[in-house]
Amino acid sequence: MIVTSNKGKFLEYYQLFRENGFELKHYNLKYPEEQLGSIDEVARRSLYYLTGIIKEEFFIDDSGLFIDSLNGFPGVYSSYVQSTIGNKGILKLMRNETNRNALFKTSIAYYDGDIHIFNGETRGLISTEERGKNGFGYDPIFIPYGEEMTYAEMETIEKNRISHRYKAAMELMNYLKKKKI
Ligand code: ITT
Repeated sequence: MIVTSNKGKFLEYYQLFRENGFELKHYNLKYPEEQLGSIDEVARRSLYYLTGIIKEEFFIDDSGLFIDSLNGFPGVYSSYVQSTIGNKGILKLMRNETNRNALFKTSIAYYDGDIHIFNGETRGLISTEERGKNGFGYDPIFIPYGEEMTYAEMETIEKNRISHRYKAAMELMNYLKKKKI
């Protein structure tokens, strides 16, 4: 089961899990997130908090966009920044910036009696304007290296071939497959 208030996230995981022969349930819950030093720490702390409430195996995903020329901002503040200045605000901050390199990171925290952390990262560029209608959050301004399209111009199935979330999900599913044997 995944615990998230973000429907886009759930849909990406649902598809990835189905492709790998797993069924995934969704628990739509907004849990408190402490702003700690790294997304791993944020995910670990949130998971620990939820183990007091949820009594079955579950995982959460904490993700963030780290922009090189902004020294890693918004990083662990990605959620707050998205809901305040949004993509337009980020593009404004970077208006005259030629270094547009950025990193998208996902940290999955999974609980099965113990806490396990799985990571995924995808590097890319921040576009100069918003493009595309698919996905959510920063998708319209993130172009993965080697691609022309932003995440938001891709279908979920395409984003799921290259994304930070896909890489972390594969780590988790490899762990689950090994556990089954
Ligand atoms: P939950 O914590 O309930 O899962 P959330 O949307 O708050 O949902 P995060 O804290 O992980 O999730 O996300 C931080 C921000 O980054 C938030 O604004 C997301 O919309 C955005 N984000 C996360 N993953 C993304 C992705 O794959 N593409 C674009 N934006 C993403």
